[in-house]
Amino acid sequence: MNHSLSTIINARLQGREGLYRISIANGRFSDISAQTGFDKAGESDLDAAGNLVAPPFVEPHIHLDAAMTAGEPRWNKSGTLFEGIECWAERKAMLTREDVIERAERTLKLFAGQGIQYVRTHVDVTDPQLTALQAMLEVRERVASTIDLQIVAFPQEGIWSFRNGKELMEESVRMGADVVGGIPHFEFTRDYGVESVRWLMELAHKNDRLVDVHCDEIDDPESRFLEVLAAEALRLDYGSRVTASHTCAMGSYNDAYCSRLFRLLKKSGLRFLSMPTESLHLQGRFDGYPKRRGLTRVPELLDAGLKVAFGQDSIRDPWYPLGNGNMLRTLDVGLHGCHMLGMSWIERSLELVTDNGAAAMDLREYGIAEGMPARCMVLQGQNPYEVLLGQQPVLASVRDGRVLISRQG
Ligand code: 17E
Ligand code: FE2
Repeated sequence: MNHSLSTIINARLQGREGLYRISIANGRFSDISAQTGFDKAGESDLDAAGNLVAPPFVEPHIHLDAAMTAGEPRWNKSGTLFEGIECWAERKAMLTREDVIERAERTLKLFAGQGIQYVRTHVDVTDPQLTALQAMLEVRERVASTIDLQIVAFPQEGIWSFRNGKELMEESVRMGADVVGGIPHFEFTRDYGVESVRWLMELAHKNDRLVDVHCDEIDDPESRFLEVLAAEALRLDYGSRVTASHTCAMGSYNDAYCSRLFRLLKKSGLRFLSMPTESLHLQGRFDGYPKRRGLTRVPELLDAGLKVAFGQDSIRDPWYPLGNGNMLRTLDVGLHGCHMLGMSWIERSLELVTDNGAAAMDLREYGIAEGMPARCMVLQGQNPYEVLLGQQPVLASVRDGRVLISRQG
């Protein structure tokens, strides 16, 4: 299916009562009007049949270069982040352009079938050949008609701790990476970590790039690189363009420190990404019982007015053997892991896989409103509660007025 629409009828919209008719002209939403009852669909209409119509799912944090490599050349037996990095280093040595393109496109196809239209992928640039980055820059163009892909130059083995780490990061930005990454908790020393964060923020600022740092992805309560990232974002007035991914250590910080930290976080306006399935699997691995969840303080950050979104992080890779592209599965696990099954959280939960992900990706044109690109999905359910109960695949995905996919409910 790939035809152009003029109208979506019988649509429910979040936070509004009743049914709506959404008109489309030149690939953009041109009008949104209330209906008095159910209407009959015409030739070039999409009938939402009373289901919720929402902006497309956003996958703000995935590693496409490693997707679909679980078990190659060996399985991660301990289930730790660190053994995952070792397995990946072995697989990385075997990468070819064709291999990366094939797995990335296969994964993005899975995502598109689940209503995802925006993806931010980390790509490991601690590789003297930059094989994965070159391939992913091609993929970004090849998929542009169905998915907006942002590429993060991600130094998996460190900037300070890997030979020519800085040069590889600079070269990646020159080649066209959209976002500058980092991994301070994996650098050899605390000082290296701090210096790497200051340096990468300058690199991004100088080159007008976004920032997304793997930050404190560890249960160590003394891993405090988030405060460095937030202070730099504040100093450069760059908060809305900077994302802190994971921040697992915040789940282990004491409350007194957090109270001080949150003052800075609110001032800086940083974005946050939590990867609940991944962190529940990888964290807590050095605990006996009681065993930590390893998740950041999601409801507390939201209560502080900060933007937090969920991402999948992995699809069948050295860190995580599962994953199917369904953001409702990620949302379900995240709401459980973060004690967010209260009805007021459930009612606003879709923002964690839509609007807040869009904020983290710094998307300028996103949402269902007149004048915006006509991009949306039809979910199965009349409201977020029903959608979450069923966790069914999307009924339709529409991009610039074209129907990318549609299936029967
Ligand atoms: N690399 C990393 O440092 N952390 C992760 N969660 C993944 C890759 C998936
Ligand atoms: Fe990650």
